[in-house]
Amino acid sequence: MLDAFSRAAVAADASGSFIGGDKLSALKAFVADGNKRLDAVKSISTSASCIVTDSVAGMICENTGLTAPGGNCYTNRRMAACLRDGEIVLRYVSYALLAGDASVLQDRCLNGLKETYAALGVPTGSAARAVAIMKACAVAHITGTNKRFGDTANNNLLDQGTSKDPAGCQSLASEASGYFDTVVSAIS
Ligand SMILES: CCC1=C(C)/C(=C/C2=NC(=C\c3[nH]c(/C=C4\NC(=O)[C@H](C)[C@H]4CC)c(C)c3CCC(=O)O)/C(CCC(=O)O)=C2C)NC1=O
Repeated sequence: MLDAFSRAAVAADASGSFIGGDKLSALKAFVADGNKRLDAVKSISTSASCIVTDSVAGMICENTGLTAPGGNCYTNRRMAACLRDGEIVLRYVSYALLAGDASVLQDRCLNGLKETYAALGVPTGSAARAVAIMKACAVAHITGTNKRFGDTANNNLLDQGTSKDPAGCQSLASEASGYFDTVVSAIS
């Protein structure tokens, strides 16, 4: 498992070079934006159960066969497993966002997941749809536009006044989006 710093060290070591130039500037930016990053992680984690349930509910509304006999969310046990998987994915995306690196997500969550889903008959198109809705929810929380989703919890970055920098929120939102995309490509 790597973070932005260990990733730079490993890359530099591979070429026997010192860390300088662009690499160092990128790490400087990582440090300078540290509080914003922590706020972005918090904006996801404080709304995690809302994000997960909304996404799985949305996925099922679009495909009600999932909860009918023969569907992969049929029976409470499978429904619970699906919600739990959503929570696992969101949790590992939040770790990746904290670390500024996808390796924790890749190594501990996505490694072998496609094969597990194939073995259990979990429909990956539906799983990918739930992940896509989680991505939209998470981006809305990070950028402070979640009121459009009727959320009045007021726990987004801009409303709290913790970040007056929409552009900074935008780059963290794009980074988070990339981690959700990584999940979708790993299971597709
Ligand atoms: C640490 C990382 C980690 C991951 C990622 C993980 C995933 C994971 N999901 C599983 C099952 C499952 N996953 C789902 C998920 C879904 N079904 C659907 O129709 C939807 C598309 C989707 C929810 C979005 C379901 C229904 C099962 C149970 C399948 C079964 O037993 O028939 C299983 C099999 C064992 C079990 O049932 O607990 C694993 C290992 N476990 C882990 O420890």
